[in-house]
Amino acid sequence: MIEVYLGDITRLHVDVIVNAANRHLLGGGGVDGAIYRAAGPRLLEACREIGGCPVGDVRATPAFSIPVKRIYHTVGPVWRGGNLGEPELLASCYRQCLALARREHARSIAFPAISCGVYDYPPEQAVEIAVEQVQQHLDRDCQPQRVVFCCFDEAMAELYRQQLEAYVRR
Ligand code: AR6
Repeated sequence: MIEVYLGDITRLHVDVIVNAANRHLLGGGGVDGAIYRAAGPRLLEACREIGGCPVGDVRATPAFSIPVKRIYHTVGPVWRGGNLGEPELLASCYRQCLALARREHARSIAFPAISCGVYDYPPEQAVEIAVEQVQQHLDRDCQPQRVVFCCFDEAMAELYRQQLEAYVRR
């Protein structure tokens, strides 16, 4: 089951929320900042111990003061025109998160629009990749059963809805 949710990812009732982090895993703005604020200072300590994460990969921490089980910190690519492996790296973020969710027996996971803020990825292209990766995962695997695309504005939510419809019609 795939859902589109409009609002703050830290308010969702799911097993896992995904953070659009940077390679240092030491916090930042956007969704990363919101997650650090909501989780409390122990999140920074946990991330410091991990020591960073390559682009396209994921690292997991507890969620501390956020009432979900886990936070998956994934690092999306910075958009530099699209010929530097950005699509493959963004797809990898979704694949790695979904594979980890499966290994950890998570039933539900919520993704923000990875790379679509500060990292400047064109939203239409990013949403196409996000929907394709999630659909492909759900076509062959039933865990996690519930995937939420969490959007911070209505325009982004509409892009997800359109892309989900387009995928179903293919
Ligand atoms: N809940 C859900 N979505 C949100 C929230 C929120 N609370 N806040 C923002 N968004 P961005 P990136 C949306 O910039 O492009 C950070 O500084 C936002 O509207 O958070 O991957 C990191 O430390 C946008 O659609 O992530 C990195 O340095 C989407 O989340 C860098 O930014 C992603 O925007 C990562 O940049």
